Amino acid sequence: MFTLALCRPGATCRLRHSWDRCQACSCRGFRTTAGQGQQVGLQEKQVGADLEMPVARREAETLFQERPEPGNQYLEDALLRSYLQAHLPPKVLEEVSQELEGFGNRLLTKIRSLGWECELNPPVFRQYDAWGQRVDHIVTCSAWKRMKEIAAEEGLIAEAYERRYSNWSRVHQAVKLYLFSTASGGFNCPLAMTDGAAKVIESLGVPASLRNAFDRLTSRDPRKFWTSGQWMTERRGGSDVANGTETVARKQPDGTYHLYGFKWFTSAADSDMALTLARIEDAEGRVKQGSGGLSLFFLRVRDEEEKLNGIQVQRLKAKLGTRQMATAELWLNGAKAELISAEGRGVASISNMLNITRIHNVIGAVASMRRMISLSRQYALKRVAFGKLLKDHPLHMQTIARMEVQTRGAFLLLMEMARLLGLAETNMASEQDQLLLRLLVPVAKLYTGKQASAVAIEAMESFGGQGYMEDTGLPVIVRDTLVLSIWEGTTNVLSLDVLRSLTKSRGQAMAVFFSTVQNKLESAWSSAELQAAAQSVQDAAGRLARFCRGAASEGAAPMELAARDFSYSLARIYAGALLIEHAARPGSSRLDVCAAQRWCRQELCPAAAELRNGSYSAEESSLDGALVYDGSPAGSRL
Ligand code: UCC
Repeated sequence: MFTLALCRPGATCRLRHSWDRCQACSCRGFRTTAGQGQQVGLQEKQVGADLEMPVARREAETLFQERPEPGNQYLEDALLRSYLQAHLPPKVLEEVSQELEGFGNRLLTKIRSLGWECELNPPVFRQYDAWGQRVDHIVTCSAWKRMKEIAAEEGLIAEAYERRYSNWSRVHQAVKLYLFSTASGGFNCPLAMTDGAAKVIESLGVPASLRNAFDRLTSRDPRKFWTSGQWMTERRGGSDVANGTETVARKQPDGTYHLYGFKWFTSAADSDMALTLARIEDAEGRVKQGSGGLSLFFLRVRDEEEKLNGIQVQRLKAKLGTRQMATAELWLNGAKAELISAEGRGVASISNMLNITRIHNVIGAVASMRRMISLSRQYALKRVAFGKLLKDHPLHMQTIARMEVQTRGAFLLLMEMARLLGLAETNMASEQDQLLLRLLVPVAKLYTGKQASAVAIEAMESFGGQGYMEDTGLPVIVRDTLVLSIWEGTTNVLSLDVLRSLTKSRGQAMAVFFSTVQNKLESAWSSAELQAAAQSVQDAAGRLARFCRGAASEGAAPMELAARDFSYSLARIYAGALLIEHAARPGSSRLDVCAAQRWCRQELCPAAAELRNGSYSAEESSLDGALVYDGSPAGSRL
């Protein structure tokens, strides 16, 4: 690894960077690979030669673009700070703000460069040692290991389980993770699953056999801290877990189980432990198919001597993004495991994990959006085009402002879930709060996953060609963002989960949704500036209610067709209500009001609009297939 060093210590470079600044450049993006070493030598020679170059050429050098350099993420995030101010009790606010400011500095000065190192040094798989022994070693870089220590030191998981701020602990944790996310070099992924595993164990009442694991997952001591995997996906399918899981569990005389099967995607495969699903074999070696045949197991990945626990690593996955993190194919060949759910209740038990990792997915989505906008707005302060700074081009500002409005809605959805989760975990949640949380998790996950992809791509474009350059780091954020609509359930699978949660509550969740939206609009009716926005949300909620009544009489099929638009409607209406509530609070800013107004100008109930268009009719549905297969031999068979 070589670093392109343009300056000498104590000197000022030709580009008017101080030495320190160029150091920062090198760790953030201008490192080159060993193969480029020769080129670096040439570039260094070129720098010397450039000192002699003619004036015209030197003037052209000043066209070099300035890098965007956001500062302390916490201090620069107006919405985050105003949210905390509006909601946290004063004493909690004081302590949390101080901590977050310090964390913001640590991210800026130390952690972000480690994250970049993780990107430059992705994990590698070493299957054999020099002597031909099979070792199946996933080699991770020192920065990745340091991230694990930092996660423990900062209490990124511990915070949620210590509950030192009672029901506000989850909000505090979510904010820290949100700040950490894009600097974490992909370590946010194992943290999501670690949090999910801790949640499952806690919800089981922390049985004695899992006490050690729980203490480690929630430890602040880097020497003790464990991360967990969530091994759900098998070859036959990642979405349809109930039918796709082939792994079997054979009971051992000591009451433990040995697992046999193949896990097709296992994220952060270097984790210390995992939760996974398998079908328990009966005495005749038969297993029960479907969801009711699945049970949940805990296992250590390696034993005390660091030997793999009946596991073989087949290979690491070649992914579009999240390359800092090892995703592996694993053979379970007698992995020793402990049954931790009731037999046949595996899916219901692991859903505690899923709901937490889905919230982390939302954190990742909002963090990506916020990071891309921060970079984009900084760049607009420095980049001149057509004779003026980008920030002085109204069309450019309109584009970023639209992304900002989307990000604000998504951020408030995230905070709302963290708030409700905090209430649930401190026994302060009403039944209504719990129903709302169950509904909002898939809604927010699916909606923000899509928003984040759109915003990341739009923001990349705001840098012109620079946005497409690897060493700016921008493509990394884009690639890592694109997975967020896939991880933890795709948009359509989660839309169906939204329907599942409504059916299970027998309509109560919908009633709670509508009444909560009404309550949130309450303070806006007396505000001349917010009345119209509140009216838009109320009207959209009315259209959605009529849609639900209509759908109920149509049966399940049309509702399934409408599931995605329906979920988008829930997200837009609820986020609109949250933005209005935030803008209507005493001491709100003009920009809070503006964001709420703009959010509410979009179609808030696409489900009703599409119903009017006839999109969910049987005829339209059959045309969907015909359109897709037009020109293909399959088309004639439809
Ligand atoms: O992608 C993966 C790893 C990524 C790495 C992690 C990083 C994330 C963080 C990012 C940070 C930036 S792992 C694979 C992800 N796979 C999925 O997410 C699976 C997607 N599929 C589903 O979600 C499906 O809907 C299934 C698997 C849950 C459907 O299973 P079933 O068995 O067909 O569903 P059932 O029969 O409807 O549900 C069984 C029980 C029911 O409870 P009971 O029996 O009491 O009625 C359901 O109500 O489970 C309950 N249940 C839930 N409860 C199902 N889902 C939920 C839920 N979400 N919450 C509560």
